[in-house]
Amino acid sequence: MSKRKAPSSENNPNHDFCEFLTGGGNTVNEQLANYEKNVSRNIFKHNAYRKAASSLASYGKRIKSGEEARKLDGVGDKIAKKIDEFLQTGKLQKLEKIHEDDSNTIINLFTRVSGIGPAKAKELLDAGMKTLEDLEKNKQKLNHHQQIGLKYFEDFEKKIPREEVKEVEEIIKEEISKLDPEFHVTICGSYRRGKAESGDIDVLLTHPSFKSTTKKDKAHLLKAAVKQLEDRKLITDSISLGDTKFMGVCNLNVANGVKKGPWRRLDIRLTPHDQYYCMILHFTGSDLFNKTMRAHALENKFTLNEYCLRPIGATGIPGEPLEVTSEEDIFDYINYPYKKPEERSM
Ligand code: 8GT
Ligand code: MN
Ligand code: MN
Repeated sequence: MSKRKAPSSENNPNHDFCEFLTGGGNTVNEQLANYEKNVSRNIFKHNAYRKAASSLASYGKRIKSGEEARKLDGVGDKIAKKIDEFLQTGKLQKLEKIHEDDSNTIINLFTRVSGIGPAKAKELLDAGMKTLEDLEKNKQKLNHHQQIGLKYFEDFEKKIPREEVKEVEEIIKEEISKLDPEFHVTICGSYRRGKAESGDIDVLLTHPSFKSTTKKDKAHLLKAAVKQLEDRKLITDSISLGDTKFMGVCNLNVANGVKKGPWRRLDIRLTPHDQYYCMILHFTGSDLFNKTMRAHALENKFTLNEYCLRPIGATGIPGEPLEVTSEEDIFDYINYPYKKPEERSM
């Protein structure tokens, strides 16, 4: 998975507000959401800024005052005030202060390395490191994931054109079906939502012989799939490999016999066949969409996760998983209007 992104600037008349809230699609920018996640470590506020930016981005009209913004979902008094301040002065005092303190900038920089979270970033800062070169010189302080993140720092921040994801998809489908034609492969994440560019490639695998009731020992399925793609020279590095989850790196050029960049983050999830629809829903995202849908499920007395959908009984205890035979089923059960993958990018 890639570092979280904000709504993009295309066709967004409120782009400048989204810019100070979430960076407006550009993770490099200093902005309030990042500050809350990485420095204050207040995920609640982080998500509140993201939600507000998402509402502003999809509003379709230029917001002319905080009062007008206040009417949108996820925009409260505090964010409305910031919009007024920005409209009146062209800047935000809170953001100016954040900029003045170098340690904020350094923490933000370090968290852009895949695998480095806010706590690790602070630890590295406290150990006297200020630049990526400092990290390079102190590699022994980084774990395997973080070292890979540093090695491919620039490539991992580049967006992947849809066409390239499609080519990777074709190779993966071809190789995996050679391995076992019963495997089913779906590229999820932003690609399935129809985005023109993705931050990484999210691959969902399922196999009819692997069910949630299957006793352990199904680890070989994912391991074999990863090995097949390594032998094909598509996967170049492994970050982590478990029974159902692989994180790693792939390179289409290397697969095509040209040893050059860009290197891309690749996530693979193997899901039990009977949990396929809850997993594809989860893995398609966006993560804000998932959060909203799960909250709606709870309001309707259901609990939803990547494995199953369960009704919550009068005692507050979730019952047995409901039978789900499509993504639509999940929306139906919780009485939530169906959204096609292309409509889930919030
Ligand atoms: P992208 O183009 O930036 O990659 O956008 P994306 O494809 O929407 O984001 P992603 O980070 O690749 O996540 C894709 C889906 O994976 C999300 O819907 C999210 O719910 C799910 N997901 C995981 N693992 C994790 C995790 O550890 N953290 C988060 N935030 N999401 C995860 O499968
Ligand atoms: Mn991902
Ligand atoms: Mn993704």
